[in-house]
Amino acid sequence: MDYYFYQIAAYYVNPDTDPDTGTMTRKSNLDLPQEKSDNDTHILIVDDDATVRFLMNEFMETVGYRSLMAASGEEALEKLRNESVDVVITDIMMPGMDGLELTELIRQKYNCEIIVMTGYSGDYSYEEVINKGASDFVFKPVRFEELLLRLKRVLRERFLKEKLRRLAITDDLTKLFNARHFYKQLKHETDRCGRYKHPLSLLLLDIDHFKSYNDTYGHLAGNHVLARLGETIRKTLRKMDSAYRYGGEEFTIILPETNGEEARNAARRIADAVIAEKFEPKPGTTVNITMSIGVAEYSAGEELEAFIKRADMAMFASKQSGRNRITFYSPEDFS
Ligand code: GH3
Ligand code: MG
Ligand code: MG
Repeated sequence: MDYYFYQIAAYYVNPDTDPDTGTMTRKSNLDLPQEKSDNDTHILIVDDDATVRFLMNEFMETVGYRSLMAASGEEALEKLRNESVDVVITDIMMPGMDGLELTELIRQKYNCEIIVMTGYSGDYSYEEVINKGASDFVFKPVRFEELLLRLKRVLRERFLKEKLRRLAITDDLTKLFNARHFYKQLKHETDRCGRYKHPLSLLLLDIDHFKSYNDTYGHLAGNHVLARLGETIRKTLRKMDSAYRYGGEEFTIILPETNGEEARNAARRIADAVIAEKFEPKPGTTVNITMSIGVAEYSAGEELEAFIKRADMAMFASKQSGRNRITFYSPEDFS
């Protein structure tokens, strides 16, 4: 325990002081990750030893992270239910739920990283801890300098993982979600809908005469339209809605908790926002873009394909009746 006091005392004198030698370390060693600002990174410290807990907490706050504390695995889970946490640093030997059990439970339920602390004489091996899903492992008594380096590496990897995950579900041109993610989300929403009996609606939008825009002004000008419409759509949506690039110049929007009537209003809002955008594919030429939209409300128990098909047929009807239109099809229209 003396070791902890010694270390934290050194940091209290100056956070840039090496805890072992007392000499000044390079400032960059204590710099926080670029990706998330310091007061945006949340660390949860779990240890039954109050002294360790408070010293670790002080240290985390001193170097700039947001820090939370829990005295047991059970309390840690309670904290995780209510707070968003990036990294949990947990002791392994604790009365009640131990750190390994906690690691396993966190892995099943929460998206956060875990660093496990253990004594040299601990009963657990590195392999055991990592196999349970921990991102890293430190020995007690903890050297703060080492912990900080490990923490930064874990945060960096977390950021890169998240970036890769986002890239895999995002359409590069429009910055909307891609079609693969659409099917996954729609399945998720229809399942939810079945469970909670909440309404759910789907919009399918297709740009009118886009081939002729491309043919007249070129493919790059067409790409510019797609990118800007992606932004326009994103801005028009409510927080719980999600928009996808379904195909080349087709988009879908999932509207949870939304009935057909409200979905038609949402479609109207989007159509108005799209037509208000002025494109200038060449100097002096201003062009407005329109879309044909199909609207469908989910009917309990309906197959995913049938639901999408209904929105697609409604969109097609909008095309057939002259384009720049909104058509709503209820399940009754097909019974
Ligand atoms: P309609 O009103 O019936 O929808 O007519 P349309 O011309 O929009 O429909 P059509 O399906 O005949 O043509 C779609 C066009 O969309 C043709 C294709 O070149 C263009 N397109 C699809 N993906 C992209 C893309 O990524 N970039 C560009 N610039 N154009 C694309
Ligand atoms: Mg099309
Ligand atoms: Mg089209």
